[in-house]
Amino acid sequence: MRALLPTIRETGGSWVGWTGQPGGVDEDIDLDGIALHSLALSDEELHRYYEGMSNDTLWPLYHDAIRESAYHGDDWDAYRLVNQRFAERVAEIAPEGAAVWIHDYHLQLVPTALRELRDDVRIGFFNHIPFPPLELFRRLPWRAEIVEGLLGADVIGFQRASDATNMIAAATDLLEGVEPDEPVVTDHLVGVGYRGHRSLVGAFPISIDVAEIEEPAGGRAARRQAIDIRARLGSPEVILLGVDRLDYTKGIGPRLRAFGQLLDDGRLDPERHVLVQVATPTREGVEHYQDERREIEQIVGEINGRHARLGFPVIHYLYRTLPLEELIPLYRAGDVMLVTPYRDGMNLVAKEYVAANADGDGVLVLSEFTGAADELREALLVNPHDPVALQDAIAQAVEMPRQERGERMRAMRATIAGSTVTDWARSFLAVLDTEGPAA
Ligand code: ADQ
Repeated sequence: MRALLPTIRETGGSWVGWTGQPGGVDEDIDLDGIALHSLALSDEELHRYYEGMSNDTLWPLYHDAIRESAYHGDDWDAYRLVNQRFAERVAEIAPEGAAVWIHDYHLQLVPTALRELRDDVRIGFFNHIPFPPLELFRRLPWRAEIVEGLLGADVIGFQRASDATNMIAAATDLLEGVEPDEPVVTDHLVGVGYRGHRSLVGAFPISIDVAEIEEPAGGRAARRQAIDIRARLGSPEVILLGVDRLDYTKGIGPRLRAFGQLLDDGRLDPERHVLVQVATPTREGVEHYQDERREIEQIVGEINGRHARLGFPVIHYLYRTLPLEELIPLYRAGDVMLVTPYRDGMNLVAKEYVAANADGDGVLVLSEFTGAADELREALLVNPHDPVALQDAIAQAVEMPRQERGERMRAMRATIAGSTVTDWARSFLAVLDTEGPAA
């Protein structure tokens, strides 16, 4: 979200959001010339709306239901109320005819709630995570309310075309009178009519601030730090790297197990190959996340127990968030980047690694179930559900000849150079600009 600040500044916009801390009161703050309108959430709301409905119901369901979702009416009530409060707060502060851009699955009811309060504003919605296929989405007790909430937006954006298709299929199936345009008129947007209003639905794959990574990564300081990191790891030939929020969708466990199996089988050598896994603490109040952390830490312990030498672990595991200045040299030092989620809307780590790869020599192993896999076709694409395929992809990455590494990385660098997060924001807002009541 930090990446959106330049666009907000450029357009003279303001920001409405939760502060990240429970309690307090709604406030208006000036942050470097950007008006921030904070919305306070109580402990109870945090528990039911954020940890409950958003992260224990919608998050797993929207990621292939790889963990059981909890379905609690009280959590849904809190979700509805908090969405209504967001809509009211936006309605209070949005200037006449403003463009309002709503982000993510926590706020899916805001578009229609806002439209009911203010019919003069243009409303955009972007979902950062996947939208599930109808057969999964149907499990949600409040499925019709959610798609109805979304259809209040003038533009509804997703990471992948398949997410947009899933959402349109759900709306058509679950609501009476939803009519997608036939035939489709634009290349990546579909018009969907409902109750006299038309939304444009389509894919807007997000990117990163390429320069923010590429420039420091190409500098001498980052190169020196990368050399230092290798020395501190015992000067291995190959550094394998994982950087993720510690989320069960990210496939950290299967990745570590595949690495362990390669060591067990002698296909990798603990003196020559080490793995660094950085895992950011996240959603620690949700039980699935506590279980996931225990499991990851147990796997790390088991593999190190079998393969570490005194003073030289074979997996270096950090459970913390690193500042960008430390992340960039790590990306530079990593010879093989492992991005193996079971499902991911986009996955920015994959793009950051490519942007940081100033010498063009790293290999990206990438799950085919990420949005990034649609764009980074020269990565080693892998099915993370298949342990043998994961092992083979890691082994192939480790052994890849230099020339092939360079060719693949150059192609991926050309892909990401062509679109930064600012281009992404502009392209969404340009469509929003031409849609809606103020157009
Ligand atoms: P996330 O699920 O958080 O994002 P991702 O896209 O990989 O996943 O973004 C993670 C961000 O956090 C990256 O910028 C990365 O650098 C940073 N990060 C991860 N681990 C870190 C660590 N240990 N220390 C410091 N920084 C760390 C959601 C969706 C994704 C989608 C994004 C953006 O789940 O699919 O790509 O939003 O739309």
